[in-house]
Amino acid sequence: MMGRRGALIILEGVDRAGKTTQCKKLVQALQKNGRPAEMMRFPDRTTMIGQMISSYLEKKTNLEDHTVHLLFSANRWELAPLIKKKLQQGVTLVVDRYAFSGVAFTSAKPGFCLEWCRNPDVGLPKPDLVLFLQLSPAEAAKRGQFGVERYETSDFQQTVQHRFNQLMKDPSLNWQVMDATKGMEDLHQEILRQSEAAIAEAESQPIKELWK
Ligand code: NYM
Repeated sequence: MMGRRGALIILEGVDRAGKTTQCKKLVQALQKNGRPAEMMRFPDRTTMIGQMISSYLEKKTNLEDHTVHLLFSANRWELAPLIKKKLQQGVTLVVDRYAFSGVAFTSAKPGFCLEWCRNPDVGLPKPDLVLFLQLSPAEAAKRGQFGVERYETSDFQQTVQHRFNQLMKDPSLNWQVMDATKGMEDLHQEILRQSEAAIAEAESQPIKELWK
């Protein structure tokens, strides 16, 4: 008989919502509870495609908008076999951004609709839980200056937030909105609680396909 599979847990949110910190804390807490868990992040800048994306984000190179969107998606597809393998081995994956950032960021650019942006990611491993770390633009501003990478301006981030709001209306996904203004520890406990529930639910289910 097949063993129990791991869960695919995604953390999403606008920049500076605390996703990376929370991903790390979640992996540590799950491991402490005796659950095999690993962290991944997108873009994964270590692959050849990831290096092209990284250079674009650092403004060292320019890429046409559709092209870079497809590269972000290709970066997920190149890791999809590994994601499936890990889940089947019983490892829970905690992922810092996924296709939702892909859609929210590109569709915040002029001339892009959600549907076009979603298409390249249709069929990727479907997350069992998408935690959205909610932070108002005013709260985000209190956390200091934006960085120097592409997209790191408050106007653009506000449009990205609107796109995320549209994506969260999709009832085919298990979206959970978390208040990221809470203290780091309280937020962590809430994220851990949601994750444990999703892991228990996913155990007996096959891995499904995103947006299919
Ligand atoms: N980003 C991230 C996209 O535009 N499309 C995507 O598919 C993904 C996964 O890259 N501003 C954007 C969001 C971020 C930037 O993310 C890099 P990070 O987490 O700062 O490395």
